[in-house]
Amino acid sequence: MFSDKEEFKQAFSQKLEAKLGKTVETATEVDAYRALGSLLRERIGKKWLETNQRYEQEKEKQVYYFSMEFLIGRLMGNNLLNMQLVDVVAEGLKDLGFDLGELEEEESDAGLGNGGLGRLAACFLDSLASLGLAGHGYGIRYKYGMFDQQIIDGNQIEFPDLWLSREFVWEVRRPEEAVEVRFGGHVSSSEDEDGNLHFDHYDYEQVQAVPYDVPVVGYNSDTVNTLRLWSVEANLDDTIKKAARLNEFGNFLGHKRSLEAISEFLYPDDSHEEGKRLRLKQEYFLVSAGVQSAVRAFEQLDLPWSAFPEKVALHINDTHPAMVIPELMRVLMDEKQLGWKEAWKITQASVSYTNHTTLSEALEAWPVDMVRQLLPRIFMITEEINERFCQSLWKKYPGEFDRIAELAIIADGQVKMAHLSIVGSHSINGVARLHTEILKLREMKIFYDTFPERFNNKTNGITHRRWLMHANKPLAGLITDTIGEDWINEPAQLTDLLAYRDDAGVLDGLNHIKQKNKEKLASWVYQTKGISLDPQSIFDVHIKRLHGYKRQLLNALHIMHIYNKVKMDPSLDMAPRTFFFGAKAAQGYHYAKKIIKLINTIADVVNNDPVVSDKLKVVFLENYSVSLAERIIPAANVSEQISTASKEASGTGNMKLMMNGALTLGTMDGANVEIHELVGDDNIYTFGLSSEEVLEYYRSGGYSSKQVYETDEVVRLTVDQLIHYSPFSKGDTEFQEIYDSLVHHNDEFFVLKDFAAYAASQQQINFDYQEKQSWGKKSLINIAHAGKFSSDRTIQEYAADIWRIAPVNTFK
Ligand code: 26W
Repeated sequence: MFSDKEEFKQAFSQKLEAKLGKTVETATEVDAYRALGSLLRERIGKKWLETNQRYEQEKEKQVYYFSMEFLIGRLMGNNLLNMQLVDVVAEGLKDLGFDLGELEEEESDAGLGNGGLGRLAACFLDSLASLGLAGHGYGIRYKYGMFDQQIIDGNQIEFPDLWLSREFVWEVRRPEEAVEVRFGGHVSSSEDEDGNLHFDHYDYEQVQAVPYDVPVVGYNSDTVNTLRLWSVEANLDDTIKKAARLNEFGNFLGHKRSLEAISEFLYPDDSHEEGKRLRLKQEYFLVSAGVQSAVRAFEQLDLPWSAFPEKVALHINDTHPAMVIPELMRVLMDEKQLGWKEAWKITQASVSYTNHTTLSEALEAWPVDMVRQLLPRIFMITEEINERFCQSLWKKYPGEFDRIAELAIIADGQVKMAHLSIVGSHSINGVARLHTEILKLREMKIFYDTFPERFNNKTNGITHRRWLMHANKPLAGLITDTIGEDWINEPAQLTDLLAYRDDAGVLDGLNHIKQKNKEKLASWVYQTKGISLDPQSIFDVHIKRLHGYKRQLLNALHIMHIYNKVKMDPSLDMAPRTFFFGAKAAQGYHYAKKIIKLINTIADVVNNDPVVSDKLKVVFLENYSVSLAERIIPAANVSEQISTASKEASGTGNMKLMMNGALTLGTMDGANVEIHELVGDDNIYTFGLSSEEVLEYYRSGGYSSKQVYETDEVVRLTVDQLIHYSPFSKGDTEFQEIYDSLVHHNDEFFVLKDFAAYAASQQQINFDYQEKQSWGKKSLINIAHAGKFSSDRTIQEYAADIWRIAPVNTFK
């Protein structure tokens, strides 16, 4: 790429001049960022082209990962890392008077996702390219990504995310690859002379789906895959003709705007299905554009349709793109003239589906009338799928009306997207072992009993390149110095670190790096928020979306409890602690927003009380995002993973924090169970109800939060502070709703029930942390076992078991 820094400097200066008409002397940091970005994008181009040519020549099977979300964050640092150019570029820039770190800060986060599901998609792309696998992302190029959160008077206020206002240097618009997507209209059928049915779709509205391709650079792999983000453009010709026909020129612009709303913004909710028409439009827009584009690529191979599943895998990231199933049927039947049976066989063999949640309020079900009106042909096909499926069930379970009604895709006036996804695919997976078991034995039991062979587990992972090598370079360096560099390509080899669990030199090195990372975070917090922190204190980190089941409230109540303890006994023996929170609440999720307000209120009280403030600090970091996570995670000592057992499908923040040497304080939920299994009791703090106990309580209704409130004095005193006159409530009714949820509405998420066990674990951490050497050992053991949670392992499992693809020969 660049053989040395001199070559880089020359190319960079030329780029500044040619692209921006600037010299090194006149360029601002933004200029330098843009020039560097487009220089790298161009240099990636050759390998990108070669990768695509290779895929075509070898007729390599292609995986298309359909996802409404790709939470990629910034790309500069990651691309430099994967191209192995970090040092050359950093040194070259330094000679020219620029700091690479500062240029990286100029990049906006591509926040095209809500949380776990979107970030997982981004980690998967990195692993696919790094492993030399032919896997690409299909998503939407939202004009506004995840909202920008500001905290004003302790409350979350949402601002639009203007990420495209600064050029997104990595993308390439490809109008020649655009496809048309149709909405609305009517469908008529007619029979030809051979008795075949044909469907004619008319009076529809048509938009252009224009792809913007982003290269996905593999680490040291010669493979550059594609993240294809679709953007809507009104078909001007069509729009004008329609306006002319209806004599509605006055509203031409309004109409154009309403069409263009489709790719305008990301729905900022990761747990409530809203049933909004625009969201359904977005989903079909992605699905139709993606399917047409994948089919077009397959046709270039000049193979019979029966070969489609051998050459194409269509993966759906949760049910949001489930209409891939009827859309592929539509294309194969209406456009390629295949019969139902053949089209169905191809569809089922090509599509696979991942479930990411068992929360019932998140399960998508679209009103029949809405689907019929907006997507008439897709609705017809879905009805037919349902019809045939129910008939087959009837043969299998004659007379079992109830079972068949429960399994049906269309029922009670709704189209159930999870049912469609299961029926139309050959593989269904959960995202951690416990989650998959819950799917099989509870949530999807009835489907599992019918199609046991389709269900499998793929425990999530994270890319160790971004989350360790990029975010925590000093730690990656220490690991390489200790065990050599093989772990980079084989992260499972991190277990070699176990041989150093008692090596004072390595443990000192590890503690030293953590300390430096904490100082760096503390100084950033001081500069940006003016709060001064003690880098010697335990950095206790709770970062994830704000949701009742994730129980930020449990953490907050516990902080109130420690505050009370210190106030009663200011000389209390405790390791000083800094609690960090980062969390966005869905815009309409009132309860979650109150919890944000509560955390900020606690922060205000604690940080400004001289009696406690050298022992306790609370920091709510606003606008939690990928780039903020990269700042916080390397500095964490304690990783809060305290969801109500059974509710967190997997979690991936738990893996990032573990890989950076934090110890998990967690319930036996999601992937915490697998972390516990690897590191053993001594190196994790588990507490609280098990998933079986929680599910049993839900079933039996046997839990009474009032009883806990009445019998546990600590709980009662703390909870009362929410509404009685206290430093936190100041006597107003701000937190009445939270109080009521705990005491009067039976505490849906078992916060009170788990409080005592949580406090005991926190107390244990308090003791253990003071033993620096043994804490370092626990930390090292966590890092050593984190290799299992590299998304490379996860992707290898998807590749082998679901997609049936293998790495292509590299061509160095
Ligand atoms: C329709 C509204 C909506 C949008 C997104 C409902 C549900 C979702 C996602 C399925 C929520 C999500 O992000 N789930 C998370 O997925 C992660 C990756 O698998 C898991 O690690 C988290 O445990 C899970 O909550």
